[in-house]
Parts: sequence; C-alpha cells; structure tokens
Amino acid sequence: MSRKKNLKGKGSSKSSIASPNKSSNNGKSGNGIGSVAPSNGVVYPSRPSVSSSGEFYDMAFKVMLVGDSGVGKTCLLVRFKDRAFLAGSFISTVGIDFRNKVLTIDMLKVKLQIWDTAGQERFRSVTHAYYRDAHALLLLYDVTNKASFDNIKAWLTEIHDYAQQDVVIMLLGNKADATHDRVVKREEGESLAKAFGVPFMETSAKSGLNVELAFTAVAKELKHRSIKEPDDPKFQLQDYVNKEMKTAGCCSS
Ligand SMILES: Nc1nc2c(ncn2[C@@H]2O[C@H](COP(=O)(O)OP(=O)(O)O)[C@@H](O)[C@H]2O)c(=O)[nH]1
Ligand SMILES: [Mg+2]
Repeated sequence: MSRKKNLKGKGSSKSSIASPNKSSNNGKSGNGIGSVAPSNGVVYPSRPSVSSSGEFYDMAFKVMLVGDSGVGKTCLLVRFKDRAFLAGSFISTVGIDFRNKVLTIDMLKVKLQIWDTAGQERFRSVTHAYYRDAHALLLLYDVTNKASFDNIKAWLTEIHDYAQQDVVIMLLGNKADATHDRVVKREEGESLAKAFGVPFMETSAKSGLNVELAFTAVAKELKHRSIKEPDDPKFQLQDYVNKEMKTAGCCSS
C-alpha cells in the first residue's frame, strides 16, 4: 500500500479548513460548530460559547466514526451520548447524523460534535468530504467479524488520502463483550495499531467498556494540541489510554 503521508499525528491541530465544509454534513442541518471558526478549524472563543443544548463550552471539535457497516458505530455513539444500548436491526439501517457532548477536560469545557456515517459505509461510499473536516476519527472494527478487521487497512488508506494530515486517529476493536463469538484477538488489534502508529483499545457499546475513555482520550489529545503551553509536557494518548483502560472480561462497565 502506498502511503503518502505519515498517519501519526504531527502534534499540531492546525488544519487547512478555513470554513466549515457544507457538503460534509450530507445535507443534514445543524452544524453547531463553526460560524466563528478561525483558520485552524477549532472553535476557541475568547469567552465560553453556548451549545444548542444550553451548555457552555470553551472549545469544540469534530469527531467522526468510521468503519464497516455493523461494527457498532451508531451504538457506540448512542452509548456515549445517552448511556444506552440499542440492540436490533433498526439502528443499523438508519444511523444518525451527529450528536454533541460537552466534556470537562482539565477544567475546560470541550464540546465534541460526533458524526455518524448514516449508513453510507455499507456501500463504501462515505463521501470524501466527510473526512475533510474531522479533527479526530474513531476507526472501528468488530472483534467478532474478521472482514471488518481486514478492512481496517483500506479505511486507513482512505483516511490517509482524504483526512487532514494531523487528524487524531484511534483504532477501536468493538463488541469486546462478545467473548464466545470473538475471532480477532486483542493482540492482533494491538499489533495492527502499532504498525500504523495509532492508539488502540477494545470497547463495547453493549457493556459500556472503555466507551467514555475513547472519547475522553481523543478530547484530551485535541485540547492539548490546541493549547500548547511552552513548558507543557506532550500528552501521550496511548500512555493515557493504557493507564485508564479496562480489559474485556475484567471490570466491564
Ligand atoms: N454484542 C455487541 N453487539 C453490538 C455492540 N455494538 C453494536 N452491536 C450490535 O451490532 C449491530 C450493528 O450495530 P450498529 O451500531 O448499527 O453498527 P454500525 O453499522 O457500525 O452503525 C447491532 O445489532 C448492535 O446491536 C457491542 O458492543 N456488543
Ligand atoms: Mg450505523
């Protein structure tokens, strides 16, 4: 596979987008980020802004969910936003557009606008504009589905070709609760992630395992990148995740 850019984050959140890209919201309404976005695409108002849900925030980022159909992207978002698990087929066919959630990171309110692919990934037709605005991408496979794991390389190539160079990427092996159906070992996920220089963890939208952690880790990384104090030690995403991560079969809640 030819790789033009290094997939690793470059330690800067500077992005090339000067204004929100309208085509990237797939015709859905409600951007929620951006009317005052400066050139790095990050909303960092001089005083707190207020989100549509009435919550104040200091900075805002776009996070996109990617991966094969059925890996649990929509469920992961619903679990994170509403602390619920939706089993069954309804959710897998429709998908949702985006949800906002404000997290408190080191005393700052960080708003994540988290986008779901609304089912386009079934046809591998996720619009390239979808990636362009992303500050972070959560790339999912399903530990009970080998094909979804094998397709990660193809997704990384897409991301590499169409996302911003310094996009934060995290690989997630979802459905870690499904012990009996597991076909992808945790170590396989780890070594793939290592080969591509991206952080990794296993999650479960069903049990909630590491779901909060995945989004918090990404929010921390984005926040650290956007406000770099001269003597701030560099935030190490994988170290943070390793410290906080719970393992499937252990304390999965
Ligand atoms: N056991 C288990 N099933 C899950 C998990 N996440 C999603 N699912 C199921 O997998 C199917 C597809 O999930 P969905 O979120 O629609 O996947 P998407 O196509 O990637 O958005 C649904 O039947 C979910 O109930 C999980 O963490 N564990
Ligand atoms: Mg979906």
